[in-house]
Amino acid sequence: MTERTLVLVKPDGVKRGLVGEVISRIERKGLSLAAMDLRTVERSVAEEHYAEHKDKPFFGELVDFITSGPLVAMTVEGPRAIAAFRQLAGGTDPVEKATPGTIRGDFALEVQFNLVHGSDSPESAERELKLWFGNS
Ligand code: IDP
Repeated sequence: MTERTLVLVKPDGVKRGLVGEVISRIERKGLSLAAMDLRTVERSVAEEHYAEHKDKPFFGELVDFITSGPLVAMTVEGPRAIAAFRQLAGGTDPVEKATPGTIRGDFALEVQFNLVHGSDSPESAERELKLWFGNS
């Protein structure tokens, strides 16, 4: 069953020149891009995107970071695209959870600067794709 998921290369990934690396891994896995856009987001979009974390102590820092510079937003599609991209990304903590061979495991050190976002469920993907790309 083909799914769509929202992938972000966050501002740290863009600054470090890792956009091509992330796209390459997505494509080599067999997933494909259905939409892609370089943009700097408003705080309101970032706050809505991360609404589930609004009561966490790091929420302000997270919104500051995600709005700090351009990011790349993509609609990625393919069979089990949601889980497949989460596998490519690796766990949230790039040292404790992400294993070598994953994007975070290979290129990141700190949880705040873990390079990529991928929707974590079909419900999140639908909500996030609507927020970032309208009705794609
Ligand atoms: P995920 O991105 O792997 O789905 P979530 O738990 O949804 O992880 O957290 C969203 C984002 O919030 C993470 O990717 C990370 O950038 C940031 N984050 C998570 N925990 C912390 C923390 O303890 N301090 C700072 N930022 C955090």
